[in-house]
Amino acid sequence: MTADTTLALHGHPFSSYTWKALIPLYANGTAFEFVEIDPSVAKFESFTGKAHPSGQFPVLTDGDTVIVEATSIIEYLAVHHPGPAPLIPADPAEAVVARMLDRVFDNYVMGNMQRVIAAYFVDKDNPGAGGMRDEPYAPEIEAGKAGLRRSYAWLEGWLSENALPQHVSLVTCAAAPALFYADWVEPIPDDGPRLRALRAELLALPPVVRCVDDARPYRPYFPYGAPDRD
Ligand SMILES: N[C@@H](CCC(=O)N[C@@H](CS)C(=O)NCC(=O)O)C(=O)O
Repeated sequence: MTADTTLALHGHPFSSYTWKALIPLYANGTAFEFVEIDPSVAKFESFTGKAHPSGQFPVLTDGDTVIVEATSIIEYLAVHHPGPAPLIPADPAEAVVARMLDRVFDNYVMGNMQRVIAAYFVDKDNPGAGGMRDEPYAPEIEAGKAGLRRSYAWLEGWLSENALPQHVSLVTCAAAPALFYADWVEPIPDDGPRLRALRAELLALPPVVRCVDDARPYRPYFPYGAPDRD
C-alpha cells in the first residue's frame, strides 16, 4: 500500500463478485491495495468472514470504514472516490434503471450461476470447505440452468427495447462477471444475439480484460474444468 492509498479490496481473483468491485476501481484508475483471501484461514475466522454477515467477499476498507456487498462498494466508490467513469448515471431516472439491472444480474444471472456451481460442493454455503461431491446434485444444476435460460430470455427482451449506459457503470460491473461465468455454465443461446453481443462487448473492456487475465491461473478449479475459450 502506498502512503496516499487508504483503500483496500479483500477478495479473490477468480471470484465473480470480486470482479464486480475490481472493475470500477480499474475503470477509474483508483489507487488501492488488493488483499487476496487466504484459503488456509477458516471462513469465519478471516477478516472477510467476520466483516460480512454471511462471511462473503469482496469487502472494501477505506481507513476505518468497512463496506460489504459489491453493489454497495460501487455506490461507495461513486460517492467517495469518483473518477472518469460515473458508475451511477447522473440522471436519477437512468440511475433507477441501472439499479434495476444490477438486481437482475445479481439475483437471476449470478444467483443461478452460483446455484449450479454450488451443486458440485459438499458444503454449498462454503465452497472452500469440505471439497467436491462425488456426484454433483443434478436437481440443483437443472434448476439453476433453467433459471439462467429464463433470465437470458428476459434480458434479450429488455435489450431489444432499451439501451444501456454508454459509460462503465454499475450495470457493466454487475453484467460482465455474471455473463462471463453464466455462459460457461449454460451458454447464451443463438436466439439471444443481443445478450451474446453484450457479453462480447463487456469482455473487450480493459478493466474486464484485466480481471479475466488475472483469473486465468485459477481456471482448473472451476468444477466443470473451465471451457477452453474466453
Ligand atoms: N451478495 C454478495 C455476494 C458475494 C459472494 O457471493 N461472494 C462469493 C465469491 S464470488 C463468496 O464469498 N464465496 C465464498 C463463500 O460464500 O463462502 C455481494 O454482492 O457481494
